[in-house]
Amino acid sequence: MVPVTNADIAAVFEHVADLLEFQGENVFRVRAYRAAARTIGSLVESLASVRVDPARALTDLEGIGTDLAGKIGELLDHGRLALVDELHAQVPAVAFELMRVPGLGPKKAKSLISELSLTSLDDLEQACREGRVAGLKGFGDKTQAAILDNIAFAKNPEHKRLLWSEADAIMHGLLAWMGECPAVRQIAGAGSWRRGRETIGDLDLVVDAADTAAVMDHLAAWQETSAVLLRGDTKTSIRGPRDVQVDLRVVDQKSFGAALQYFTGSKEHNVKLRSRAREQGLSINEYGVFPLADAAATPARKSKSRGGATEEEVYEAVGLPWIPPELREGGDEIRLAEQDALPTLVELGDIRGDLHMHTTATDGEDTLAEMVRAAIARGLAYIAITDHGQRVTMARGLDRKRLLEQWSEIDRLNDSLAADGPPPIVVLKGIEVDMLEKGGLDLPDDVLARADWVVASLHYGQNQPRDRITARIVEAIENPHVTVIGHPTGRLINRRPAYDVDIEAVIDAAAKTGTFLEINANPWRLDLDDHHAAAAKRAGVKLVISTDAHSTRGLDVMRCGVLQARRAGLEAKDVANTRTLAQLKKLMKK
Ligand code: DGT
Ligand code: CA
Ligand code: CA
Ligand code: ZN
Repeated sequence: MVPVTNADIAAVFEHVADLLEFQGENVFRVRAYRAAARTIGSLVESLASVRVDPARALTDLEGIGTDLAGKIGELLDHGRLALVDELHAQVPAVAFELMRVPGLGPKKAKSLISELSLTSLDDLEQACREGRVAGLKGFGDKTQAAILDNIAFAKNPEHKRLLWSEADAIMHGLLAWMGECPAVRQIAGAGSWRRGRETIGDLDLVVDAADTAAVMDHLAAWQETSAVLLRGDTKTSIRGPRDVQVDLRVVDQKSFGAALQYFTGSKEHNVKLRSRAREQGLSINEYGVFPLADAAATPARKSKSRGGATEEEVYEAVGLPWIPPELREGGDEIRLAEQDALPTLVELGDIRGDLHMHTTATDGEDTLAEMVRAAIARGLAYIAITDHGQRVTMARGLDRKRLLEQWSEIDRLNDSLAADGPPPIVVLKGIEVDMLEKGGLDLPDDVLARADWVVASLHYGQNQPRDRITARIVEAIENPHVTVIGHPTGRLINRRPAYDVDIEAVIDAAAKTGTFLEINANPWRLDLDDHHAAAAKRAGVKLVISTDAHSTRGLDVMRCGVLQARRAGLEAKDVANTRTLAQLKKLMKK
């Protein structure tokens, strides 16, 4: 079982509060869960460590009584809460659909369902269209219009898919389990997981084995398998954790590469590849590459394949070098491959520094010293500490005084790291300033002038019109002290669309001023996305891949950011934090 973090527990408690509130439970009980979620969210040490500390008790924590302490224990031990299952059984399915609409909390969802006898999101949409929502108590024309807008977002099936990082955790367990099956000779994950998409619909596996039945039995016996959905001669599908479907194909060794290529996709890439093959009198399928004349022949009468044991053979058969899966989206990758002009994609090992992270000074879970130790352990040569500026009051954002104190602490830390020869890491004095709603930043230029690294982000006033948002960001870009724009579009995958921003204007301004743009590696953000990052690269803007870690564990999401950068076709030279610190300083705007 994956360790249960404070953030996980806080999220479960928030969810319980939503469910209780939906049921019309006693407001105090609802509030108790919300308060506990907040306490846990701002806790410095992990709940697991508090629980095992003989000198302490969970009930010492503000707002945690014996009942909630018991729930925390249940979550730490089992990763889930029986109460959640009970509540899920009692709350109608439509409530969950409605609560996925951004801005619709449990209270509004409940009154909509009961007032309008809704049974689906479609019902709600229709009610909005017919103007029946605006008349309800607590609603109105503006709310009705906002709901209609947000329904479109919530209804999009794209927004129900797993995050790549969630799918990846499942895939790892799955590969480990299947690797124990003696019949398996080779195994590989395919599909959108292998291409590193932001979100994943289902998991695809390709196996090389002679004993197909043994492989399928082994998958069915996985402890996470809740149902076998289909079982054929070469293909089986099961339902796994979080209801995700797993599709497994078993092929022979001589077809393993062809099957892996086929099931890695994308569909668009495969269509282009097959049409290229046809022009050369060849046919590609999941068994190999064959002369076109044979395509309709029965397997027994087919001539020998021109390749299929490895993916390289498949691409080589149509005169192409192997194409990295992250590029296989049916864009210009086949043309680039043909011209031998594929980018040498950036790799995790190229990353030398992490330039966006938080500590307990604001909303991080771990101290400055702990973050630095964790960064050294991960082999980073430099990091920037970028706690929030004072506008982010919810996170106790830093004012001038506290920021300067933190920077003195960083000076002392760097000195002690360098005391016995070359330091293992250099810590940059940074800040994540906020772009204020009315324009400008939340810390004055004379403070920013003393920073080594300034991230500017937009957290407030995200609903402003396009020209306002764009002007705020361009103004920050033009500030000579701002090094990089943090999560430039503000989107949260599956949760919140990007704010309305003219991204081309942002990229133009960044190119003109030498300001970097961030690829925020947090799996919910991945912001800039692949298309925007590719556009930034074309404009000559350097990207910075940053974790925005709020804990030491948060440093591990760097690989998600690198994957996004690879999907954008970025090379190491396009990414500023692949540089040595000396090179990075030269690259920064003056
Ligand atoms: P997902 O699961 O929605 O995140 O996306 P994929 O790309 O993993 O799609 P999936 O699982 O339906 O299929 C995996 C790959 O198998 C897909 O990328 C290409 C290949 N494939 C599946 N069905 C077809 C098909 O009908 N035609 C073609 N050309 N390829 C297919
Ligand atoms: Ca898939
Ligand atoms: Ca599939
Ligand atoms: Zn941040």
